[in-house]
Amino acid sequence: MLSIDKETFKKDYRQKFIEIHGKDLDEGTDYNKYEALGSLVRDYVAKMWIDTNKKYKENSKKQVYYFSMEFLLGRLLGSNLLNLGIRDTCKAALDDLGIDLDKLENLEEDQGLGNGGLGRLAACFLDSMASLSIPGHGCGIRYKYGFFSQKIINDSQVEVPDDWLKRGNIWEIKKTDKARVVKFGGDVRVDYTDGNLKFNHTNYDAVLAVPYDMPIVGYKNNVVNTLRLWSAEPLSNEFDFSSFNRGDFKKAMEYRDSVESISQILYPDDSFYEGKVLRLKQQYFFVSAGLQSIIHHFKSAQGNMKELDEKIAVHINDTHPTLAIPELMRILIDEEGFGWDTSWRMTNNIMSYTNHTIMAEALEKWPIEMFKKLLPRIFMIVQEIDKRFCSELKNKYVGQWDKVRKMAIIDNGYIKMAHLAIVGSHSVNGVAKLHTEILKKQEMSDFYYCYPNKFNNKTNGITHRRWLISANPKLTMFLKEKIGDSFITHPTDMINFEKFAHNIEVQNRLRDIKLENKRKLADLIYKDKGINIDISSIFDVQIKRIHAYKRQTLNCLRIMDLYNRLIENPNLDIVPRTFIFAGKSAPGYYLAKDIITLINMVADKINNDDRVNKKIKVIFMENYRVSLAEVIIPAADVSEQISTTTKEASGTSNMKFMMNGAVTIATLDGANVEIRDEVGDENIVIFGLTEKQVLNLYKTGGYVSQNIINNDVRLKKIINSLVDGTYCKDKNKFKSIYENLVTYNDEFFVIKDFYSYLEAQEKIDRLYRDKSKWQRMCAVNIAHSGIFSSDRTIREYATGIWGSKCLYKNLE
Ligand code: 26V
Repeated sequence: MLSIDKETFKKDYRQKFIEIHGKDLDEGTDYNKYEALGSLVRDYVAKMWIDTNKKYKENSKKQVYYFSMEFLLGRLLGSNLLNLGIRDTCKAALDDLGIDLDKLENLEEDQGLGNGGLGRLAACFLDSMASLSIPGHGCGIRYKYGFFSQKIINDSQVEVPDDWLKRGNIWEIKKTDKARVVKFGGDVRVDYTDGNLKFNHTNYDAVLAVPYDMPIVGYKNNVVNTLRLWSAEPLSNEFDFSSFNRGDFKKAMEYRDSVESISQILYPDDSFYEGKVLRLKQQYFFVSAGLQSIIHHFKSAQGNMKELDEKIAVHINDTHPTLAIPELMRILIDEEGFGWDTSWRMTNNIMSYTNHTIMAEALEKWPIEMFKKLLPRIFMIVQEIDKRFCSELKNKYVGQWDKVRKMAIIDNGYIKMAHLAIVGSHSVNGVAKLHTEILKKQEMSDFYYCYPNKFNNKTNGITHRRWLISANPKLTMFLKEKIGDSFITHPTDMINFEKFAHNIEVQNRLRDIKLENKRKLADLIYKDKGINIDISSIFDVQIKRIHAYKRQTLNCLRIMDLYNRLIENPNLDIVPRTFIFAGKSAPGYYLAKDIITLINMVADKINNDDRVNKKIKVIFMENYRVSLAEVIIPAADVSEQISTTTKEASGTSNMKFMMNGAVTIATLDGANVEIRDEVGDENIVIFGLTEKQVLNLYKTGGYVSQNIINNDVRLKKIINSLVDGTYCKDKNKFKSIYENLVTYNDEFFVIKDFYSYLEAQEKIDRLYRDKSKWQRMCAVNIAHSGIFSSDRTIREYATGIWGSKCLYKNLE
């Protein structure tokens, strides 16, 4: 562990400041000070990084590579200081120099290279791998523009490019010497020489993949792993850019633009698959560069290629990196000279795949023509995999052509990436118990029947280092005071806090800590929106991507109902509440955008109506991102996890809220089920249709939302207010939402679950009024949250899927 005293730190910092800015500290701007601090921290990390790599080489441990199109890291200064174990020293040293560390941390741009749950999970996993000293590295794309920044203008979402690199990125190191060439398009000629087939790829477009490495610092263990992000650059010998006068300048520029576009943007959709050729390019680009560099590294460390599958594991985060399977086959066969069977065995041993959604519209399938044209050799390999797989199926299911077709990788003009991922991996996992069961019983039942041993569950987790220790220092201090600090490295030790749940003093302290966190959030809301909120009201929070299945609409309809009731009866006895929302919609997902507008317009109406605004307020916070979540979550009283049962694969914010002492109101969906099992029915508020009921309704079609609405005055009034001008003069504004619920029969059972949700919310009110009971529930939630640390999840991946070992500790 890095050991540094305050005085040395001050000296190092001053020196670093002068070195990089060429002026004295007191002449510098805050941003200058941030840069100097980042740069100093990077220096501290550098030596550990080199040592870690040396150790990995000496120990020849299995290396894990986590391939993902998304890594949603957020800010890194705070977490790096924490993990190095020097945050307190640094804070004290900067205090002496009259510099506020928090202020500098807030200057860092969020690294927002992800859409939501899947990308943030990848970031939590990197933190856990390094902290458990597992040789595990990330591989992805260095998007020039991250997930768009959201502005709310006239109550609606407007997307602004996220130019996160405009002031540089102190955490990355460009490794030009480790660049690789990735080939697109062209022709493949098959030669038959010396009894062997040889595949000759010609006339391709070459793209240079340049890696940028970022250190991933483990918690106080001297381990620094690597996140390698690839950027696309033109190959300098492809075109002579100085040949202005030879007429090929325009062509050269076009070539450059088309190459650079590959790593230009992160696709901001996470729910609807679109067959965009650029996205296919992105996928092959980073997968090919990543595998080439892994194999190059392996060979240059004198690795024996025959043992490759004992020395590396590659994890595929959703289907997006599935081309790793045929690409590894290509390398093993075409470049390393292995036969098909050996290559297939090794590839299968190396690859493992996680599924993150059962939403059919998000499943990737590429049109054959597009695929073949862009990746001719990879297409041949996929065809061969499919041919062999189908012939295995034909032997197994004699005469059952439908079954074989249904399971095929290539069918009906498309390549189905989930099928390729399952067939090519030795492990397929879901992300919560319920989700894995649904995969086995429904979505992937045919594959489960064929390969029962491949399927397994790995319930998601979150890094408690970021989401508790760093985001909620006051709660962390208090926990240390009561139960010691073993939970920092063994998060399940938080269970020792449970014995204090009944203690009145502890309950009061928990309430005070929550109030301080609420005050901080209230200040931010006032600063951003000029709205004063009451910190003694219940902070009721729903923050996540905006999507019909996540049912922000259900929450909003309930607020509209409460508004109606308060207008009818101003003396209605409710606990004051502040409803807080945040989240982005995919730019082309019009229904979700309308939901954002609705929430904002309902907020305008309620917040400006003096008849109700002492009791309820509605806040939509702009531009949801990791650093905003870090302020909102510690301040929440109520965590809204209200997706239609079966639709949310796991959810991870549910775990973050629980760890910060919020009470969850939830459907029995995703990991909510496991949270309920942990804390018991008395410490969570459950409502809504069960899995069985939902699946049954979908199967039998026995649901007509209109019948419920027409027979219910209260519901009718709320639904009509969507289109009668109550919230927006333009009566057509929310027609899409209205039609979705009424005309198109409410696919996600918002109406069906409405009263059950209202009852649950009334229960929340009753529980909250009993202050002691409420705090007891919060304490129990905190105490039971340790199991949801991503350290537990990563241990399970390491032992159950990757077969990898730690450098320093046992994985028991
Ligand atoms: C899907 C797609 C579909 C095609 C267009 C681009 C794109 C980009 C990302 C995705 C991933 C969506 C899947 C996802 O994020 N799933 C979430 O994963 C979380 C971590 O496992 C889990 O907690 C959430 O329940 C699940 O919705």
